[in-house]
Amino acid sequence: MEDKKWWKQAVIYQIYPRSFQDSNHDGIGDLKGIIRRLDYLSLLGVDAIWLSPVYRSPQDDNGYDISDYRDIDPMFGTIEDMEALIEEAGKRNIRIIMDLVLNHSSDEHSWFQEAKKSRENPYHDYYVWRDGTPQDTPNDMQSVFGGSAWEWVPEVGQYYFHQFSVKQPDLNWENEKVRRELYNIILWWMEKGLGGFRLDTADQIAKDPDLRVTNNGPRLHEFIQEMSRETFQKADLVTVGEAWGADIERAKIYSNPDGSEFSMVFQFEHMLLDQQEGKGKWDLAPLPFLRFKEVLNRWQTELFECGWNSLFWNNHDLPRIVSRWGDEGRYRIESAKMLATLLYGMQGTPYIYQGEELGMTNVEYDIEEYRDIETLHMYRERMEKGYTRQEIMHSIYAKSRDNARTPMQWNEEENAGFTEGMPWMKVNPNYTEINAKQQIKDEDSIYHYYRRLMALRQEYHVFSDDRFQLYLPEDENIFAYSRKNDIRTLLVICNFYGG
Ligand code: TEU
Ligand code: CA
Repeated sequence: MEDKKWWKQAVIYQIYPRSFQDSNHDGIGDLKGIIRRLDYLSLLGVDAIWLSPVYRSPQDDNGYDISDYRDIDPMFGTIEDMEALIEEAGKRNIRIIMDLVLNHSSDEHSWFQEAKKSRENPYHDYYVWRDGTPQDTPNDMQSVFGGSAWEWVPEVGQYYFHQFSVKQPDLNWENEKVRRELYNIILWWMEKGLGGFRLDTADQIAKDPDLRVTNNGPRLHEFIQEMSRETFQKADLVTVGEAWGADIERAKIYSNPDGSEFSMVFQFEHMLLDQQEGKGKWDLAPLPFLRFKEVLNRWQTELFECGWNSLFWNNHDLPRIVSRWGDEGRYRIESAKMLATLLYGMQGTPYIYQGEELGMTNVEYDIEEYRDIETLHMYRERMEKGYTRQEIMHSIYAKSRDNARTPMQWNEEENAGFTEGMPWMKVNPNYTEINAKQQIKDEDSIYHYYRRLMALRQEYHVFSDDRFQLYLPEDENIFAYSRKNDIRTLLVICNFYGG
């Protein structure tokens, strides 16, 4: 008898709390706002909600910089609001998945405040320090958001290592005490009755800056197995690790059906195809369609029965799929439905990112309207390097993380019904045409298409269980495949002509 994990049949909806629904008119989404919208999610048919971080945080990276892992940021509400959300969602059979940011903390976390006081401080070794001189960094490693990955602290006469912003010092996983602290935090949250966790930058925790290693460090799987054993495995949870550096062989280890690590990972091979070879996300290239098919085919085929895929086009870091690989103009509705069909016909656990079910699109704002730390860093860096403003804005329109972070479009009222205050980020002006209220009324809308597709997935096991087969691998326009068992065949044919 094949093991039947609940999350193999489940649909997971990602909420970016600051952009979902404001309840107290401060222009920022919050937990009470989410509670207000649970019926909307229940009608869509989701089984779980993954919340981007709502812990206490200085918000340097919108909550991915945590200063207290056991508290909710006042901007989002209180611990009681969080408990109310878990309970209210539970009444609708929706589980709550929290985001665990364990690669780094905020520099305002009390551990770091202590750590930087002296080398003898008991918390010093919670972070990754190296010797150097104020002029001479330990090496020339760069942070993901630009600039050196090393920051000098005069009090201790050392540099600390940060893979992300300077306000996100890397935690030292080599230190057993750190691992123990983190596991206790996970256990503390598990007691609140969560449905699972999404592990931020899961493949970067076992870094070794001396070897210039960030992803896939030598002790990575040892740490993840220990964490899983000490925490997740004590309950029936779904766990998904974010792993930009995962190839198929690693994904099999991460999502081993024996449950020794995670339920699944987010891998990004298909998401990295529309950029220039050997360069980064901002250096745009058209989507190479045949490779795109080859990549998705390979993941579907090779994880079959020995691992598990996550199915996603979008998250809070990625541009809107209908703008990216669909047609956000004339065929917006058709292409949004097609992209949904292509993805959710495959094997794996489907994820929907807020607004994806409405076919929300990318934005083109003036640079002053952008809020994302990564976008703003890149803008400054490339201006200094002499790129033209036009070139830079072209990349931002296509790839900025803020494309995903504009407020949710609920209705045609002011600020799209997101807030009655001043929204923290400008609402996409197309909210008068693209909004939830109007789509709920229209049986032919993208929203109802998602709803029906999710219902189909839950009804027919061929979606979760059966083998994937690609057809016409060399066709430049058609993406076709089947899923098949003894009783039925599911045939998916998508026409990308003109895309
Ligand atoms: O993302 C990890 C990560 O590597 C991203 O910075 C990614 O390279 C970038 O978003 C691509 O545009 C996670 C979170 O999802 C992201 O929001 C955080 O900023 C980051 O970790 C740091 O916590
Ligand atoms: Ca608010």
